[in-house]
Amino acid sequence: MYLIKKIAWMAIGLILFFAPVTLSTELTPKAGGMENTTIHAQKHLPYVPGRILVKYRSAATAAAKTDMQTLYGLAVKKEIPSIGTLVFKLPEGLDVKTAVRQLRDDPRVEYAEPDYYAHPEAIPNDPAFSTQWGLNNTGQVIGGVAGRPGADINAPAAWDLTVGSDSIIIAVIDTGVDIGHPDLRPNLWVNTGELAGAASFDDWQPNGLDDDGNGYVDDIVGWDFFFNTNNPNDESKKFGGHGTHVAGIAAARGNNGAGVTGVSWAARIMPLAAMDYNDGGLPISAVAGALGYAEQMGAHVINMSLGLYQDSHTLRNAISAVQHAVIVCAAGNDGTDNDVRPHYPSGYPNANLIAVAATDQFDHRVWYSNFGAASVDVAAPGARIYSTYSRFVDASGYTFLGGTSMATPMVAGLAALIRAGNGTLSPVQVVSIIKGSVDKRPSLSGRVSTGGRINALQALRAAGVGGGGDSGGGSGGCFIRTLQSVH
Ligand SMILES: [Ca+2]
Ligand SMILES: [Ca+2]
Ligand SMILES: [Ca+2]
Repeated sequence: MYLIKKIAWMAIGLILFFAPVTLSTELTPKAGGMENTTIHAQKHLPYVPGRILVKYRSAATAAAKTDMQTLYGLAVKKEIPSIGTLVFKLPEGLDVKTAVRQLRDDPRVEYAEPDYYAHPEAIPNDPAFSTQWGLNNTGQVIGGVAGRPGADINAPAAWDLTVGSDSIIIAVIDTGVDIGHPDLRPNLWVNTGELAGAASFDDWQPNGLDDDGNGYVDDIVGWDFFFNTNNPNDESKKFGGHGTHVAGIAAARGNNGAGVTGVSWAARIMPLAAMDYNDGGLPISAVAGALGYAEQMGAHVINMSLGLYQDSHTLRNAISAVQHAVIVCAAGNDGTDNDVRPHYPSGYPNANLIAVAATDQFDHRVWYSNFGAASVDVAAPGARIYSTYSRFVDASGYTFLGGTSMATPMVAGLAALIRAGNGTLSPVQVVSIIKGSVDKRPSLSGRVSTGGRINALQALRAAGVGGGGDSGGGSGGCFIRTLQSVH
């Protein structure tokens, strides 16, 4: 589950186009990908070595904080401003467990904890035939299996009501996004407050200034919260690809004659990279920083196709600090009951958060999908899902993947459609509408709280989105519903 490996690339005629990978040269390179650490331990540590997360009690004075940092030899590595939590670098000879144990007993400290890794929730999948059955299941053969017609989210009918709007922002907290991908670039979020006179991102040059005063210098198209750079590209050959796949499921450009379409054709993708290139995991400190940025910069939906089994004050607080976005979380891929073995962030009880299990072409829960009658809300297609892929990893730019990671952006895309179609709804109302409009299925009964798989058409109707054609509320585009064949 940790590794997202590219599997055989079998289908003839699957190559939709080939484009050279071009890293926008204005963005800060992430070359090397190493932090200032000499630790090269085995892969998939439970937490980042050599650092801890600490929040002081509000009563702690500046002098008391300085004393404590001197006593333990702590150096501030960075701050997560949205929740007032500090990332400390530990001195040589002080290990994470010892530091946490000692600091938890310190009266100045509200909490101290390791910087746990979350992991992407995708698993490899065998491609054979290219088609997006999750959006429209006609019984087509995928991976040698003919599905059940109608076991899909009913997207084509939903697109009669709205195909989305470019005023809606979907933040993708993940490995990054291949921002130059032709099927994503048209929908890439651009921070207009950093344009500094440039007409568009194409003409933009960095000026070394934080033009919009949001605390991030030259954050023109998002941020990398692990490397602390303005380059959120999904460019790790070893661990990359996942975020680009997720972004495409939610919001690849629709009706552009290329590749695939997202559930939402026109929402803006805000890439927020959070992956440690040493490990392939996503440190909670980086994920929490990304959550704060998404909220600060007005994201309407946050996609979190990641998770871990460790509760964390930092992650819990960062989730709770998000008030304006729908947070969509993967339930996990161990085939286990999250009511028994809690999984995070999917298991947090926030009313603007929705936890997603994965179904297959037959509307059955996929064997590897976690479930939970209380702790998982809905299911969505998450097996043999075809989407955009990082060209840094595979030059073709598309692949199949499966996992609750893939089911999650189906729901994120739907949340974006709902928010495009009805701007008066709160995030909590959007979650409630998605949960209340599922197609109930026997295999999901007692497995997810709603007992069903999402239905985009029913959700849009329940949200009061009506009329034909584009009701995108600001998209200004005149989309037709014709889709490009991908095979
Ligand atoms: Ca800025
Ligand atoms: Ca700037
Ligand atoms: Ca497309």
